Amino acid sequence: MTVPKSHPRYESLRIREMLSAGFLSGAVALEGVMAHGRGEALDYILGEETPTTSKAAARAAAATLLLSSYPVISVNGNVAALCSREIVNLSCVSSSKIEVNLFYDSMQRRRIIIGMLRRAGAREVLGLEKTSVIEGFESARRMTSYDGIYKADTVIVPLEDGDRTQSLVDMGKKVITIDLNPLSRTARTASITIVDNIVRALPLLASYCREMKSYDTKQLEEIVEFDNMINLKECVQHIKEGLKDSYA
Ligand code: PTJ
Repeated sequence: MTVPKSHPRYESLRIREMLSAGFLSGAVALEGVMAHGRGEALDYILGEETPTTSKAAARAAAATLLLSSYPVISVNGNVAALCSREIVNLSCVSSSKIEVNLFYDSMQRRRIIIGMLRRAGAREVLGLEKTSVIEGFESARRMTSYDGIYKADTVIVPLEDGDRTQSLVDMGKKVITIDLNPLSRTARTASITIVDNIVRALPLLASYCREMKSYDTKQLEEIVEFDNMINLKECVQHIKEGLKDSYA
């Protein structure tokens, strides 16, 4: 790490270095580096903290995971570079499977990312073998593991590029996304969108899962009652108010 801790943008630059290290190790696609830049800009506008409405979204997501019978977390290069440990942690507390599923797919990247997740403590990572097809779109992400995303009743798709969420919803799955862009297609199509930086959202989601583990079904069902469109409107409102206050 070449950035001094005293730098006013230390945290953001530290995260950026994780992404570049992920790129140099072959886990992150070059396009993923650009995607991160877009995320950084949106996080800046969001005030680099979790909006209240996103906390409610994370609670609804945690309750959804705990009510699911076969939840699966989909991991791409950016997610692995930033949050491998947090993915493993969430998979443990929510009893979710982990599948590597890539947009810029190659067997080599799958192997590298699976290795990262294993080193972070994952016992099982699906996605090396892809046997089942999600219909309705054409990118490489349509190829999934039968025992992973294909069979899941709930899928977490963080940092998504927008072409498969509708197809997953059409299959009757609940889709939870983490996306700093409340306007993205994925954000608008998912069942629950946590508008937040993944580095903050995953630990929060895991902590809610831990807290709610003792809740009964009725309590969880009440928390799951959640309107994603209202959530997204509130996020946009939060951004508008933050911008208005900046030069008030
Ligand atoms: O590893 P691969 O091959 O599967 O490719 C992954 C990328 C991210 C390159 C691919 O899915 C892609 O091109 O994604 P997009 O279309 O750039 O969408 C990613 C979304 O995630 C955008 O809405 C970004 O604003 C958002 N985003 C970027 N960084 C973060 C983020 N959201 C939350 N936390 C972040 N750190």
